[in-house]
Amino acid sequence: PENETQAEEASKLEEVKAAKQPSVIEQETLSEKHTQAATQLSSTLPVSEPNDQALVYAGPAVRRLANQLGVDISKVNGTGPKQRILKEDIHTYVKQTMMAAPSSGQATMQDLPKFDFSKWGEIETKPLTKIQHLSAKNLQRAWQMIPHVTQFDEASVSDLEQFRKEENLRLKAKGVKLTMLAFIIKASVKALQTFPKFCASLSDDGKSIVYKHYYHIGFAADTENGLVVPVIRDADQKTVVEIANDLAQLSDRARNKKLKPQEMQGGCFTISSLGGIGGTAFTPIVNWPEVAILGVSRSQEKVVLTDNGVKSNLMLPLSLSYDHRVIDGADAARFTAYLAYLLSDTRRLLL
Ligand code: CAO
Repeated sequence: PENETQAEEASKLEEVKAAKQPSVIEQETLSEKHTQAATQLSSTLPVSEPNDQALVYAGPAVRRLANQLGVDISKVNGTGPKQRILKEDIHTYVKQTMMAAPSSGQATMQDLPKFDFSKWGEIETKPLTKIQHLSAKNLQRAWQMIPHVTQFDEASVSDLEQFRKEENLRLKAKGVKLTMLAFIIKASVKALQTFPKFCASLSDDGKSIVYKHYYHIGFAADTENGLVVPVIRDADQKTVVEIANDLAQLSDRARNKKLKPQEMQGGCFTISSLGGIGGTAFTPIVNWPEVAILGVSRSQEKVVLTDNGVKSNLMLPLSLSYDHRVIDGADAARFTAYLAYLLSDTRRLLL
């Protein structure tokens, strides 16, 4: 978004510049003094080195296009008169850069062989929904950019499940349903407070860690249009009942396409719960710019050996994926162990 803002600002600057200044053709015939002045103005553009910009001949529309596409105009070969850069030159540059991408190790869709599936049977093609298209882009970017590792653990939640069921009987009359996810969010906030690196982002230059002193927790919600991640604000200041109410309202709004963009922004940590559906573990993709995501699978009764003999426990599988540039494996193991510790005794959530 910051790049977009920069590009917008740059294009506004160009518009102002174009309105205040003589046309490009006139500019080319200006005295050296005037050209220097024009150069100073164009050097305020955030696209490239001022000195390179000074040597570039291009009209405002072409510069605007370059800004929009994030192209460093000083690297483009101009094919117009006096080597002036034309719009076609920008497009050619973008095409060439994309085609050169495989040599840098990054495969693009263009490199893949094409298939005509109808050769083998009947097919139907449906366009992705807007949400699916957007999440595909975000997931691909996060998958390629972040060195992911997933830490697996289990929490013994027999006590918690019993407490949840009892409380739900009491709260039913008030229209409240305490879900397992609400308790997991509460426990996650405590774990984030104890391990602040998990509530952080890597700075733009990759040289520092930005710690967030707020606890907005996103949760993946499956809707017929695709996956969305509504965010529960200030979960640290809410009770489990309040979190459960937020969960119910936000999931409902998500399924009815009523979520506002700001209700899906500003999250510090995401939880993806597939517990209501099934599975034993999975490897969720970090929701960049966050640095960790907790996957929750279906809890199962498991027999465990204790000092007093054999016991059956309800075990909740946890899968924590994290950005290894920010978080070490030992931190991740401590984080999931602490989560399991909190979830194994409801009283610990009160502390
Ligand atoms: N283990 C066992 N059972 C579980 C469970 C768990 N971890 N979590 C939930 N359940 C059970 C609940 O007990 C409930 O059963 P009852 O109605 O009998 O009580 C049922 O599953 C439904 O659960 P719920 O009402 O508590 O809903 P939820 O909190 O599981 O889910 C939501 C809410 C929004 C997270 C869910 O609807 C959803 O969209 N999940 C999919 C998320 C997703 O797609 N993640 C993948 C993202 S990456 O591609």
